[in-house]
Amino acid sequence: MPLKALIFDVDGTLADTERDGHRVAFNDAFADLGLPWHWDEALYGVLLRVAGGSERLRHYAVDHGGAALLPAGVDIDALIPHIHRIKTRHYVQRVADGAVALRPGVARLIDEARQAGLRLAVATTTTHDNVIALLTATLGPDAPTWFDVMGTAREVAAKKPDPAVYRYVLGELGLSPADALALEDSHQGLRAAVGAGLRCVVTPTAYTADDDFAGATCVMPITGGLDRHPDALPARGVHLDDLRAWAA
Ligand code: XBP
Ligand code: MG
Repeated sequence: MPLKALIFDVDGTLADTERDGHRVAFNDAFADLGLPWHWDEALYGVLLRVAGGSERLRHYAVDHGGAALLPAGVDIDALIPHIHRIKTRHYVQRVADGAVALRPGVARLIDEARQAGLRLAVATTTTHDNVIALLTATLGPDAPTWFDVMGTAREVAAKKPDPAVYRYVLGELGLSPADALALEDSHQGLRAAVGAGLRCVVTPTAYTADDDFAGATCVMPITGGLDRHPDALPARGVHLDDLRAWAA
């Protein structure tokens, strides 16, 4: 069956957004609110096992002692959405200011897919505004229109590894899983894609390098991302033909 669509995860896959984007934006929001919270790079790597910013905040508050650091009587249920709104503002601003670049090979692969008439979609747990900010800052103001469907936290409440966002995207595209290929960076993302019946190419980041990628169609080397084909010598990038071959 010919490949008809590529479905991209955003955080970690299109760009390495977590360490210098989301993490810093969370810390900026904590500072704005005078909270005694700070997420260093190592702690953030642990917290990343929970997808979704609001879910991650709750996980930190409840399971990592965050709530115990707050003054007595603070309403966590009200605080989390408040922090998250401020964090989103910081994140969007950081991305607009150029704090995050696309990973190697991403822009080229998107261009190849568009030239070949493949459909593009996004399947992410992140906030819709974050996706628009990233695409616009890195690929230009028209880039969001290149994607036929965007499944984000606005469209789907259940976060990865729940396959709901991939099911939503496939439904909106009007395609079956065999028509498309997912690109992901993490164990949770891979589980979500595979759970929806998709084949999935994984391009890990430093944060996800040790994840379990059993069930992936192909796993890229960390350094070089989509600019390093895992089997090709001499080294070359991953091209649309490679994705077609892996999807076949
Ligand atoms: C990405 C995430 C996101 C971001 C934060 O997961 O977990 O939650 O870290 O974004 P994936 P929000 O790449 O698997 O979709 O704060 O907007 O939720
Ligand atoms: Mg990801």
